[in-house]
Amino acid sequence: MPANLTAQYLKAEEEYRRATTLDEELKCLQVMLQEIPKHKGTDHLQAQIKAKISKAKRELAAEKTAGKKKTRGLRIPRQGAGTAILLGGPNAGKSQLVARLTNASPEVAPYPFTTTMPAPAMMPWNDVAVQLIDTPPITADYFDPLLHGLTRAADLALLLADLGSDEGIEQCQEVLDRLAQTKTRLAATSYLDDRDVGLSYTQTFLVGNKIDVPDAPIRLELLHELCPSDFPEYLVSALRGQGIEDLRNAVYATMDVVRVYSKRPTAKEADLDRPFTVRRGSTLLEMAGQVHKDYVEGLKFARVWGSAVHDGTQVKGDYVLHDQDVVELHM
Ligand SMILES: Nc1nc2c(ncn2[C@@H]2O[C@H](COP(=O)(O)OP(=O)(O)OP(=O)(O)O)[C@@H](O)[C@H]2O)c(=O)[nH]1
Ligand SMILES: [Mg+2]
Repeated sequence: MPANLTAQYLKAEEEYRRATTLDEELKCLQVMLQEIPKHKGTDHLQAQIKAKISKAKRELAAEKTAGKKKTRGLRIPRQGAGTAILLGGPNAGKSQLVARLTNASPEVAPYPFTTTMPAPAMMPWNDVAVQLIDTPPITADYFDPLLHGLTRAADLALLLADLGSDEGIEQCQEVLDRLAQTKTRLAATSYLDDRDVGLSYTQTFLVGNKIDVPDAPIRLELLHELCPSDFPEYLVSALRGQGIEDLRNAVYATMDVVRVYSKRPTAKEADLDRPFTVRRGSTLLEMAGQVHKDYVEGLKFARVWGSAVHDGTQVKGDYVLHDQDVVELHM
């Protein structure tokens, strides 16, 4: 990573990694180019960003002349506090885990390739929710190309290892090998490669599933030996529910958001049913834009009730939000 990248650069880079449309991609790249320190050490990176900008512009122009948006794989609209994608071999228990963590009821069955299409579902966490994406299995012979974009855009990947079967370890390794041949890979933290901005790493948890099966502890030892990784590890039984709440909390914590409740100036109470979630460190102005786009230009001040301020304190757009702040926006 070149030295002295500004906070704005890093933020744009993160948004670029998670961009789901060409427009978004282009905007992020333009910010990155503007913000990158211009010196010898960043020449290569600058050239790459410029090339990506030209490519995005060409593709956008092509979309315009064709009169329709090129389908860039399957776009699952982001919803909730963030997105975690489940990845794994056949029968690892991805759909069972989604069924356990959400109110959805995907098909679960003891034969491979039960899931044929990526499908979103919402995982509740207290009064908010995280989007989970169930997926078809990845094997040495089968990789649904839709999974690239979805994994790249996700905040977190849950790599499932099947501890209930002797094939589980090899199947887990096959998922990693398969992704290693692409430009979307798994790592302990999310980042873009600094020599190739097209090469993206998505933060990953290793989830050992089926710990209710008697041989699971032995298979787990083998997994550590044969398929070592530096991913944080969670052990669960999607079927019986062991370890599920720890995993739920860790997934939510990784989204690194704070909850903010909005209160109308005329209302006595805040709307406590539907908090907004914004990245930790976000300002009032960023949140106000989510409530309504008119606030971006028109926000005068807000009153805040929360842990960091006295009740009803008047703040400006640059106020950094805290978890469970109540804000009353004034135009
Ligand atoms: N014993 C045990 N069985 C489980 C557990 N989780 C899932 N299973 C079983 O494993 C089988 C496969 O589960 P699925 O959730 O369909 O697996 P999947 O990873 O979605 O499979 P594909 O959709 O084919 O990729 C089913 O028979 C489940 O009941 C678990 O924690 N313990
Ligand atoms: Mg499935």
